[in-house]
Amino acid sequence: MTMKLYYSVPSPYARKARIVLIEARLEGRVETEALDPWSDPAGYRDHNPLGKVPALTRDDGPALFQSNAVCEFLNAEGDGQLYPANGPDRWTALRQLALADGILDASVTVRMELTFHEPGDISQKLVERQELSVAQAIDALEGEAETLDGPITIGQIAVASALSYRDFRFADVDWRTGHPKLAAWFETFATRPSMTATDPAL
Ligand SMILES: N[C@@H](CCC(=O)N[C@@H](CS)C(=O)NCC(=O)O)C(=O)O
Repeated sequence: MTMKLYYSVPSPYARKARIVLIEARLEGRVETEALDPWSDPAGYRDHNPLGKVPALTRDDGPALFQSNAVCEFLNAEGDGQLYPANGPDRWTALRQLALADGILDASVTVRMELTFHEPGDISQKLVERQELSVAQAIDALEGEAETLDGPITIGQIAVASALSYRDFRFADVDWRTGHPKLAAWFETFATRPSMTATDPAL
């Protein structure tokens, strides 16, 4: 099957899919193409009507989009080890994934607010509410940091992508202080080749 993953280098959602592609050993089987979704490249919305990255085209079916659908498909096409079978390990991974996606959604909302509005038009209430969600989700992950140990899962991939995005776009907001277990876990996880190969800051 011919497959192509569309991504943008800074996108933390697309990064989850790029990490899965590498961890599921699909390099060489899936083409990749970087683009800027905000420039609405010609024809891209034929693949993803929503105009966002990531999207995955394949020659035996319509394109898939939304990072979790793309990740699950890539995992199934590859080694298939990143989503534990039904049971406690799966629910742990999906909880981590939900916390991480929540951090991303809140962070990207803040970034959009700051990018698209003049300083006087920025809603501080909206920004503070999103940052509260980020802080609480990071607290929750610190409280259950030991669940991040063990074989790599989609939950770990998503958490690492979210924490790395905070470093990339919100470097002035220190998340490590007060979260030593999470920081230690991330320091090790960030050395994986799939992480360094997809790091927008490198
Ligand atoms: N929930 C989506 C979010 C994807 C997303 O928002 N991607 C951003 C880049 S970080 C994008 O392509 N934005 C372009 C736009 O919103 O038009 C997912 O998980 O794939």
